[in-house]
Amino acid sequence: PTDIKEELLKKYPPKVARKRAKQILINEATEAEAPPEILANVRTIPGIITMRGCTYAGCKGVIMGPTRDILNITHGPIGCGFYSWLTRRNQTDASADGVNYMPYCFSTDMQDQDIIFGGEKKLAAAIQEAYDIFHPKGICVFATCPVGLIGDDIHAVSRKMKEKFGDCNVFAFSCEGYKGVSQSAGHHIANNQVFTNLVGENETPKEGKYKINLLGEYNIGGDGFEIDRIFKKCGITNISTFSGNSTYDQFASAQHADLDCVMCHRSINYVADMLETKYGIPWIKVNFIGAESTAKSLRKIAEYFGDKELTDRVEEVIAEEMPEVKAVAADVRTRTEGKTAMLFVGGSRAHHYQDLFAEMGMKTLSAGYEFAHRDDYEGRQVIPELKPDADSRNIEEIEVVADEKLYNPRKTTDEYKALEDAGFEFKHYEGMNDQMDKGTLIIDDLNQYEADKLVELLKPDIFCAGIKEKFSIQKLGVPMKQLHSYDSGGPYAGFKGAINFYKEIDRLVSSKVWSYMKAPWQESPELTATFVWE
Ligand code: CFM
Ligand code: HCA
Repeated sequence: PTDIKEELLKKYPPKVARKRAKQILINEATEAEAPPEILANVRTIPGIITMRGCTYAGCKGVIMGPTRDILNITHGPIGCGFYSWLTRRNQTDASADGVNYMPYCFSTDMQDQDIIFGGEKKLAAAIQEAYDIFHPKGICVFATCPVGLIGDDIHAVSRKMKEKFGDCNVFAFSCEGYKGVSQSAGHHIANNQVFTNLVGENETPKEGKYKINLLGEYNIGGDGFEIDRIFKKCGITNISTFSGNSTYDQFASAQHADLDCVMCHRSINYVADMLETKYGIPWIKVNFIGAESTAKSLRKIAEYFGDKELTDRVEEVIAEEMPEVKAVAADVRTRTEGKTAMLFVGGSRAHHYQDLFAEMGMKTLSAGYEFAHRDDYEGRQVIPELKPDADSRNIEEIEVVADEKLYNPRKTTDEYKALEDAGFEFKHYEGMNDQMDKGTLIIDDLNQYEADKLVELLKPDIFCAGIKEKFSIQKLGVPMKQLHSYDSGGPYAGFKGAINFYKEIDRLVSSKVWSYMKAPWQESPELTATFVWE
């Protein structure tokens, strides 16, 4: 791995190489006394072709996008709205009331004159028009880069319209694309606003014996549907998912749950902490990617509630679901055992999907996040060490305090202590590095050059990333699986999802087609010419 790291850095000018060296880590696993630090959540060096997206994408596309009955208006030039229009494959089920604004793309479509004279009037008109046509429960407004530059006050416009309507919650997000170093800043901005303007609004208690919220699950390719199927089978009531297949009312009722289960730590840990501070709901980390992880997460939820009825039911469900999963795994393993993978995805999947690969007997050679923070790599214990910089200070930290009426510890101090003494971990995420083999390469904010180079040097059997990487990797003769959009597949979560994933990866890594692939000009250059200089 040292050679590979040197090889990746060789091409860079010394200053760039020094910075990238801190973002490329040779994993020491847990035995090391002080596990090595990784540099993360810092600006990409200009000129480098990063895999990252922008703050607006993280706020509008990722966190708020999957909610079907909030009408999302992008205040900006049309491209920002267009490119965040259903590309993420977040699914929804609107059969209950038929309200679904997700197939629409709402934008103020800013023009030169709005940039010069200001776009607030146009925004107010757009909000009015949306209200008149749809009468939604909520309208959210998202700032794009020019909005911050010209200084439109989207919050004042939203407040004014909310007062005017009286029956529609209108609020805005200052999530200009440049606001942070990546999508990650957009998550934080979305978490703050949704918590401030929406969570807690519905005071009517929700029915259910074991009530949870599922935080950080976005129903990509129907993952959330599969997880909800399993919850239902176990008798667990999911009050609200942040934000896959969610509705306005779900967010508004989140305070009624008794446990928060955090799936994608990176995008939503802020909400988990705020729900705990304000309402006394504790949180645990879960993972429903991988059949074993799904079983483990269900058992953890059951252990928290500490009720025999639930514990027994969870065991029954696992016993019912596992045989089929195990049978498919055993079959594919005859072909996938020992094969290798690389995963470079967002801020949680590069970790979670390693469990699925492990179930197929496949090894992860190298992995990394696009925009995660050090805690997602090294574990939450490093959070006190994280030093705020100019970019992180740019994102508002909101102050949340215990609600005088609604704060309610879900268990007694003794009950919490008993669980913790038995090894139950609250509020903890151990990060990705811990789980990866010694000597594997962990790379933050991988770029186009390094992706190509890694594949050339290590020739993995499969490379997982996003649409920007898809075709350049395939041209190198290596199968590529998108772990953002799942290409057109999924679900991959839960038990049924695991089966889908095994079968699909088996097809990809067992196919011979990749070994036949050579670009036509490598085989026989058709055009040859001699340039003659007079
Ligand atoms: Fe969380 Fe996500 Fe991800 Fe993410 Fe994303 Fe996504 Fe992702 Mo694309 S919230 S961090 S900002 S799991 S959109 S559903 S696939 S990069 S790894
Ligand atoms: C985003 C969304 C994205 C992009 C995926 C990709 C997604 O970051 O804005 O690059 O293929 O999952 O849709 O992460």
